[in-house]
Amino acid sequence: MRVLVTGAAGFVGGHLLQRLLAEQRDEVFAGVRNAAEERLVRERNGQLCVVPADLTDAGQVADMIRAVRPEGIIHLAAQSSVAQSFEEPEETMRVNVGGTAHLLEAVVDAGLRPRILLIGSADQYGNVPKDRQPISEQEPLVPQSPYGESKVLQEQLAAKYRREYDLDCVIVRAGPHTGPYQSERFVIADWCAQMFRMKEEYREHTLSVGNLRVVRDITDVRDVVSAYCKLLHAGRLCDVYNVGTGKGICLEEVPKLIASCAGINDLRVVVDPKRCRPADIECLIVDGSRLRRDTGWEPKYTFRQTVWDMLEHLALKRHVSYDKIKYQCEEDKR
Ligand code: A2R
Repeated sequence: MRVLVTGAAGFVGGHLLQRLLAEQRDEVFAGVRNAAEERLVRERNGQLCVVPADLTDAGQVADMIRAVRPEGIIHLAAQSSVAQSFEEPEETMRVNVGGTAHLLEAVVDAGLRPRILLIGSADQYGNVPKDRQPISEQEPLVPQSPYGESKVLQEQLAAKYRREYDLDCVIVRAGPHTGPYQSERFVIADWCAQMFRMKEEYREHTLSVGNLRVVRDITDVRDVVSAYCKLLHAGRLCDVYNVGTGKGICLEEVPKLIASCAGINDLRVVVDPKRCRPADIECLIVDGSRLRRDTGWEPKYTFRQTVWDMLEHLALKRHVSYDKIKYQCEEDKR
């Protein structure tokens, strides 16, 4: 299958390209925003076909679709941060809604009918009462952020194109995910990086955090991209799929867990109001049973393993020895 991945230079995009290339099943095309990202993706992946297009430019998107003529699209490109969406609501809509509209329109104009995975988010559900968690796909969508709203609008576009042009759009609502290479704008990556620096630079063991009183279903990004690959290739599908483990962890428990992996036993946790969001979803546990049933997907990584791999990645990135931390991890495992 000729597969186009938009947002290929991003966090999930990097993992997804790696997986698609390793599977050697598809001809992979990496959609990136500009020439700088094109260089980055080429450096990481060798002789991959990379196509630059800014999603907010309809002409560039049409050129990309005409050049690639994809049979499958995994549409990741987005303004992906909830926090940033409060600061830049218009830009979030321009990219996440306008960009998706340009993509779907370009597919129709080119006379194509690829399987299109439109990647949305469990943030679209908003604050769901605890007795209706894990959240199923039938739950009404009541987003609490401009980011969540933009992803709801993306779905409405998909419904229109399915209805009017019979496009094979599959909506994905992914729960929170993390893993190596994630930007420190996101909470688990931020905490891992803070703790890594405490160890590396012999700093005071004080972790600065936002709201800890929230529960999240956190999936490893490598399990998430495995779900996307399965959804891309599965036969006939429903129109919406959650991706999540079905298990929640309270963020209050996470600093201790990361500290134990990093070999820190006297961690002090300090809440910084600047790190708290204007509106936070209390509990987000995602029911992924439809995905399991239709594709056989199973998550493979435990949260502890994910954290270990994130710390290891930070060490590799900074070219320092990971032995000290690793030793502590081994001790911890025993
Ligand atoms: O903002 P940049 O330069 O890092 O590029 C991001 C790209 N992107 C765009 N590409 C083309 N035209 C645009 N106007 C445009 N705006 C943003 O999308 C970046 O390379 C990619 C998104 O990657 P991340 O921010 O790392 O997000 P992540 O975690 O990979 O999320 C993938 C998808 C998104 O749809 C999220 O909303 C969803 O999964 O959770």
